[in-house]
Amino acid sequence: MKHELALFDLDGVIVDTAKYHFISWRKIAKCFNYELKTEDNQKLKGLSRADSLNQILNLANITLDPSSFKIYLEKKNQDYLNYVREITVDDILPGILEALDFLDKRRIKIALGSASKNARLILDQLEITSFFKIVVDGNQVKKSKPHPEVFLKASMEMGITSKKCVVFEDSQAGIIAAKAAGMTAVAIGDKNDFANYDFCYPNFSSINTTELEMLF
Ligand code: B16
Ligand code: MG
Repeated sequence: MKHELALFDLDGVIVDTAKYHFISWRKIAKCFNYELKTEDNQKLKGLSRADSLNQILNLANITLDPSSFKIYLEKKNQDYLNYVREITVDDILPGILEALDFLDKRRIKIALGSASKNARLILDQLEITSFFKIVVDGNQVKKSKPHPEVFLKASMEMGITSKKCVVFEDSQAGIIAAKAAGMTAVAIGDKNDFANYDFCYPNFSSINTTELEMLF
């Protein structure tokens, strides 16, 4: 066996929360008279909440004092949570449950490596928390993707060396993080949106059991 740990990103790999992040960030950007575009949102993928707000402030050419910065972060999250609370098992992206089940049966360890501070809530809403041996999320890391901390922490906590980890990621920031951690990086999405990945699949429906066997 080549690999022992499957490290899943959450937003964009397991569930499409990007659309809700977009709605909520667009409302915040409007407060700065900036119309957030879909291309802008692409660049926010995988970034922490604070890094995302910084990007939007750059686009809007606005500077905020630290207390207003915190208020906007909270405002965005409260709005986002209204959508997240409506998420159910039906929102799990196609192919994910089958992959989790397959890996679990093969005794491949499964962990989460997400920038989101809402990761546990989302896993609970999706009713898949029990698949994950550990969850490393935005509450536990100091440096967010593209820094490798989130994935390194997961591999250290599991006691599995980086070389034996496979990361599934939908953001270029996450692919950079996975490679910087010395792990196998599987990009999920359009291959034109990524660089320096090891494998790329459009979605989990296109990763059948033969592909998973090959990866692990
Ligand atoms: P939150 P991932 C990331 O999750 C999202 O891709 C990114 O768009 C978001 O800003 C970040 O989580 C923080 O999320 O506001 O919920 O803490 O893709 O790393 O699972
Ligand atoms: Mg993601």
